[in-house]
Amino acid sequence: MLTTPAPLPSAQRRTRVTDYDAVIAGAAFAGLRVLYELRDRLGLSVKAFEAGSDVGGTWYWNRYPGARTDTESWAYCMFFDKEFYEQWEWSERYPPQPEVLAHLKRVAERHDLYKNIEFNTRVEAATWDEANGIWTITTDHGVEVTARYFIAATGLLSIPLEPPFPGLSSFKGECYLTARWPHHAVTFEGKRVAVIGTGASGVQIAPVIAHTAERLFLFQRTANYVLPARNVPLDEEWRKELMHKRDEIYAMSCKQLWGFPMEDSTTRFADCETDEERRFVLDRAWEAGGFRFLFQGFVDMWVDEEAARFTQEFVHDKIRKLVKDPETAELLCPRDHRLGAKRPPLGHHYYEMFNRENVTLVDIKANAIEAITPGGLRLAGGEEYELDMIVLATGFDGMVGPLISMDVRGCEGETLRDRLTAAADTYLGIAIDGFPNMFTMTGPKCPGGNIPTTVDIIADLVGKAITHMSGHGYDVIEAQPEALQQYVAQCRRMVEPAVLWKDGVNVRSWLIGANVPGRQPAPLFWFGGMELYTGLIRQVIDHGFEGFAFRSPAKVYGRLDGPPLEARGNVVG
Ligand code: N01
Repeated sequence: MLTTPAPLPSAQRRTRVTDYDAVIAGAAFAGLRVLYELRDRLGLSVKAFEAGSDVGGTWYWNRYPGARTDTESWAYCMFFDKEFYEQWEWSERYPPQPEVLAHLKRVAERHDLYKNIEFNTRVEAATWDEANGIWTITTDHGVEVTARYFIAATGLLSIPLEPPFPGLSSFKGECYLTARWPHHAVTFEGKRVAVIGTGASGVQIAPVIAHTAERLFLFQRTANYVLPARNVPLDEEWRKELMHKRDEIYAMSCKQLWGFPMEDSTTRFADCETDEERRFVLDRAWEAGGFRFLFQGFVDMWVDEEAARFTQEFVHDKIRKLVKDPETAELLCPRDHRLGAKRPPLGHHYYEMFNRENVTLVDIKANAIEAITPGGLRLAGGEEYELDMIVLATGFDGMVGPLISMDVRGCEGETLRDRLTAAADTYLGIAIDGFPNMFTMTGPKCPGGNIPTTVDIIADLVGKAITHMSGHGYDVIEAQPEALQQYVAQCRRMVEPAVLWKDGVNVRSWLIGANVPGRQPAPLFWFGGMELYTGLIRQVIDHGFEGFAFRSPAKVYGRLDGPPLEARGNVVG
């Protein structure tokens, strides 16, 4: 097959090299899954570009100690390959980062996907040519390729926010971003380490650092609801049982609110007559571990004020029992938002960590970090912390960031950057009017929760849409603006009564983009649950891809019914 040559000197850049039916940006869960769909199921010629030196995306970049899934292993996987599902042996309930990475690599090897992926190459731009019905994709090596379809599989959380602390570059010690953790070993032994951020990343890395660091200072602006993960190794019997339940697990995931294979509670807060009964319901869910606390407690916890308050108090009580120092315990109790306003992290002995003598929680809610200094860090109140290492776990420009990091230009030169920063809207999470033949694998307003389930459903839909086009002789597919607006309105209606919207803006919840300075908060996910979403998708397909318009441009470059472009050896330009 044709491969892209080494980068050219800048004077000779912008060389058009080859064409494909589809170009994919990104080679993690979404990129690999859609590459398989298009190449192996549809027989298209496909090229994927990946910024990392291997597959994995999030699991490639976020290789910080303690990184592991918050989804149970049996659902955090490539569902599409049943045989592989039945062979792969997960070691724990929540597998560590190297294991997830190994899983993805193995999938790529099994299906020979590597040969279609160019690594260390970032898609910089994509420009739609309406007259010819093609996308021109430009990489950071200055190479241009053309394709009929452009698929953004760039992930949800691949663009970390710029740490906003003045003086960061003056720091003389070691400084790491969890989202760009180095490949070399990092030791904390005997060091004074600061962790800034108490989202899922900070909550995972802090207890690992605490084990060996001389001192750990955890800088907390907003206390989070950290749910006990209750991780355990999977024994032989459990593993074997799970391996043969792929269909059942997948079917459950496609029904559950966030795409997890678990039964949602049907107990409403009002169903319980006494506080004792209420605590019993919550205790059971707390002991079950992980996100089960969200879904197996009160079904109306997200919208019922009383249920949310009771749940908040319940968690406060748990924190007070777990953390010995009463002052620290009170600081850890979230008071400015109810559970569900932010994405709760899962803790692996997180609260217990504060009972160690070498760990200090630093409250920076009213006393912000003023500056990073050469020797450490200074708060607005003048307190100085001497440090050997700073770990930044300060979050991402979720959903929107990965898409606007590329210069994508659609019809009449409209930029995706302008479009999405004005409104983080898509149709079904996968398409945007004005950007024909472009699919987003995890675009804003795709279903949240367990992303492997989401991308499996979306890859299947993309495959079916392209097959539909080929069967009808269409060349161009585009979301209809009215359909997009209706879908967006539905997403808003579902979120507005919820705690996520009511409290989430104030506590900068990334689930609604409220953590990005200058960005108007908006729901970044479909929160209607998987069952409703898959029903919607079925309806879209059954009604001939309702909400999409199809057309043929004046001239079309490379038709699907001809031989694959690569077979024609069509090097253009
Ligand atoms: O980021 P976050 P994350 N001064 O945005 C703080 C996924 N994930 O990387 O809350 C001081 O949640 C900020 O404070 P505040 C998962 O979906 C998954 O931890 O804004 N603090 C907050 O505490 C997750 O939800 C997994 O007051 C500042 C933290 O930084 C998502 O990634 C593992 C600050 C950012 O928390 C994001 O998690 C890890 C400032 N100027 C991540 N700016 C697994 O599945 C920011 N903060 C295992």
